[in-house]
Amino acid sequence: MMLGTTRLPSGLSQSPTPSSCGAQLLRSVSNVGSLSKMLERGQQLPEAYRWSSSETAAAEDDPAELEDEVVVPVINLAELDRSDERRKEICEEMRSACREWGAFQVVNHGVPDQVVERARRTSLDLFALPESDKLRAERPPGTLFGYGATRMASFFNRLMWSEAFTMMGSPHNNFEAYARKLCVHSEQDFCKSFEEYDKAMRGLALLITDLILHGLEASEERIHQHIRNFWGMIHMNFYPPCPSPSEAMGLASHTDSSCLTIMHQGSVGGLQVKRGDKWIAIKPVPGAFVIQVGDMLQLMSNNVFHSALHRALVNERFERLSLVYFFTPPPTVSICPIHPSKPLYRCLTWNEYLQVKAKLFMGALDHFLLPE
Ligand SMILES: O=C(O)CCC(=O)C(=O)O
Repeated sequence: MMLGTTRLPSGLSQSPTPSSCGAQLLRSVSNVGSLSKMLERGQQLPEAYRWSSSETAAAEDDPAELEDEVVVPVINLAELDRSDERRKEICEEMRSACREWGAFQVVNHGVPDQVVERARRTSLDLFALPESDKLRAERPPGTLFGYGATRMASFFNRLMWSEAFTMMGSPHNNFEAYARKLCVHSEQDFCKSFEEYDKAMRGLALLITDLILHGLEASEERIHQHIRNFWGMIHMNFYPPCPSPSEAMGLASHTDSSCLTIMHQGSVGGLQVKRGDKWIAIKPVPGAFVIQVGDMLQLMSNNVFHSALHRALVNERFERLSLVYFFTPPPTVSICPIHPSKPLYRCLTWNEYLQVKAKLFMGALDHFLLPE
C-alpha cells in the first residue's frame, strides 16, 4: 500500500480495500464483539476471561497503600511561556517524572474540551455500532490498524475484557477509509472529529517530546531531527462493565512501543502503572491527559527514562473508554540514543522494532542492547 512516496512496511500495513456497506459477514473472530452479547444474556464471566488473583490484584486492595498514597505527578503547563525559568522548571518536573515513573499527567495543556469530547463521543458511537459493521474494519493479523482484540492478545492465555480500534493519524491519516468501511452515520462528522483530535494531539506530542528531550539536554538540532517527522496513531480501547471485575483483566501489563503515549481516560479510572513491585492507580484528573514514556523514548534517552509498565483494570458498573495517541518514529528512519558518546543500544528503525516486539514482547528492547 503506498502512502505518498512511502511504502508501508509489513507491520504497518493498512487494512485491505474497503468493503461495501451491508456486505455479508463471512467469518467471525475469536473474542471480538462477543462481550456485549454476553452482557445482554446476563452471563457470568466465562472461564476464558478469568485471570488468577495474583495477576489482577490492585495496590489499592492493600490498606497500607491507602494510608500513604503515592500519586503520579500532575504537571501544570499553564505558565510554560511565562519565563525561561518556568520552562526549565517544567522540563525538570518532566525529567524527574519520566525517570521515576515513566508517566505523568498534564493539565492546562491548551487542548479544548470540545475537541476531546467530540472525539470521545465519536469513539463511543463507533464501539456501539453493530458487531458486523465493526468487523468490516477488522484488523488483519500481524498489522496495526483496524478493529479487534488488543494486538498483544497472543502473548496471554486468557482473554482480555476490552475491544480496540486503531487508525493512522497524521501525516497519513486514514479516517475516511474507516468511516466508509464502518458505514458510520456521517462520514463528515467522523473524519472532522478525528482530524481535529489528531491535530491537537500532534501539537501536544511535539510540545511534550520537545520539553522532555530538552530535559535530556539534547541540542535543538538533535531534537528536531528526531521528532519533526514522527507519525501519530489514534487508538481507542473500550471496556464494557464486567460481571466479575476482580477476576478479569481489561488490558494486561505491557509497555508501549511508541516514543510517547498521550491518553485521555475520561472520568472512569482503571489505568495502573507499576512502580517497584506495586501497581499504582493513575486516578482521573478532570481535563488531564496521561503521558507515558514508550520504548522508543527509553532507547533515545539511553535508559535515563524507562518506558512505563502499565495495565487497565475494569469495573462492574461503568463502561470505560480510553482515547490513546501513540507518537511514533516513521517506520524506516534510523532511531538512535540521543547522546551518542556511550550508546547502550544500537540504532534501529521502528519497523524493525515492531517485528521484534511481535516475537519477544517485553524482551524486545533488550534485543537491541549493545554488548558491554
Ligand atoms: O485504557 C487504558 O487505561 C490503557 C490503554 C493502554 O495501555 C494501551 O492502549 O496501550
